[in-house]
Amino acid sequence: MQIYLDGKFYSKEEAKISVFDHGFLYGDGVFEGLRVYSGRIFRLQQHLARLYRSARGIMLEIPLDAGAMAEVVRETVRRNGLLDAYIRLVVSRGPGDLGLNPVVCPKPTVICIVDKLTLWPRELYERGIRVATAATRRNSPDALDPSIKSLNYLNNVLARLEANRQGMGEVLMLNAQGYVCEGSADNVFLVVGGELWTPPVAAGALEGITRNAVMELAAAEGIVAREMFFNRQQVYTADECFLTGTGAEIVPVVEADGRRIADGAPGPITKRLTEAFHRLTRTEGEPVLVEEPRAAKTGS
Ligand code: PXG
Repeated sequence: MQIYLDGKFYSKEEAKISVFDHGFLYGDGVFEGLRVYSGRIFRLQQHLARLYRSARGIMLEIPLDAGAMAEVVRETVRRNGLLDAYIRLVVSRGPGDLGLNPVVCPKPTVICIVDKLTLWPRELYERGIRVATAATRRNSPDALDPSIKSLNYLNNVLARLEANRQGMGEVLMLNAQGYVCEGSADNVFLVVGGELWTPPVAAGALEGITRNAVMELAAAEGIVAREMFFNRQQVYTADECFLTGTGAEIVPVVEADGRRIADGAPGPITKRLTEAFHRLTRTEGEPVLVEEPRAAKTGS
C-alpha cells in the first residue's frame, strides 16, 4: 500500500503524522470517503467540491487547488492498482502546539489512502436491516453544521455505539426538533405514495454524494424525488425505507424501533434504484486504471 502524505508516498508503516497535529488533538480537519469502481473514481469532482466547502466552513485553506488534489487522488489510485477500492482523503489543520488556536498551525496535513473495500454482507441487502432511533441527537447546525464533513465525528460515533448496543444495523439520528436527519454515516430515504423523500440539508443531513446520485436516478426513472422534513412516525408508516452512503451504497431498512416497515421486505423502488445505481457506478466516471486485456486463451 502506498499512502500520499504531504507531497510524498509512504508505505503503511511509514505514513505517520505528528502527535501535535490538530486533526488528532482536536478533530480539527475535514475528510472525504470515495470509491473506485472498475478502475473509475466515482464522482471525484463532487467529492472534491464537498471537501473544499467543508474546509471553507472551518476556515481551513487547503494547500492544493482542486485540480492538483484530483491528481493526488488519481495518482494514489494508480500506484495502488486496485480496480475496486475505497479512498480516504483527509486534510487536517496540521501540526501546531497544545493550544487549540489554529493560528499556530501554518501547514495543513494532506493525506490520501486507497484501501481494499470491506463490503457489507450480501444478506443485508437481500433481507434489509433493522434500525432504531438514537438517543444521541444530530449536532445542531448552530454548534457544528452537519453539512461540514469534519474530522469531529464523535456525534456519529456515539450514535453508532447505540446501534451496536442494541444489535441494530444502523441508527436514525434526529435533529433537536425531532425530525429525522440521517444515519450515523449514511443518508436516509423513504418511499411514500410512490414518491421518494429525503431530509433536506437544512434538517441536519450531509449532502451525500450517493444521496444526490439516487435523487438523479429517481428523476430519470420518473419517480418524484423531494427533500422533505419527516418524523419517526412517518418512517414507521412509509412504504419503503433505505439508507445511502459511499461504503454501503443502498441498504434497505425493513424495521424501525420495532415497527415493521410495510411487509418487512426490501421494496420495489429500493430494488429499482439499487439496480440503476449499480449500472451508474460501473459506467460513469473517467477511468484511471484500465483493466489489462486478458491474454487470449489458447487450446490447452
Ligand atoms: N451522512 C454522514 C454523516 C456521513 O458521514 C453520509 C451521510 C453519506 O454520504 P456519501 O457522500 O458517502 O454518500 C456519510 C458518509 C463509509 C463511511 O465507509 C462513510 C462516511 C464516513 C465514514 C465512513 O461509508 N460518510
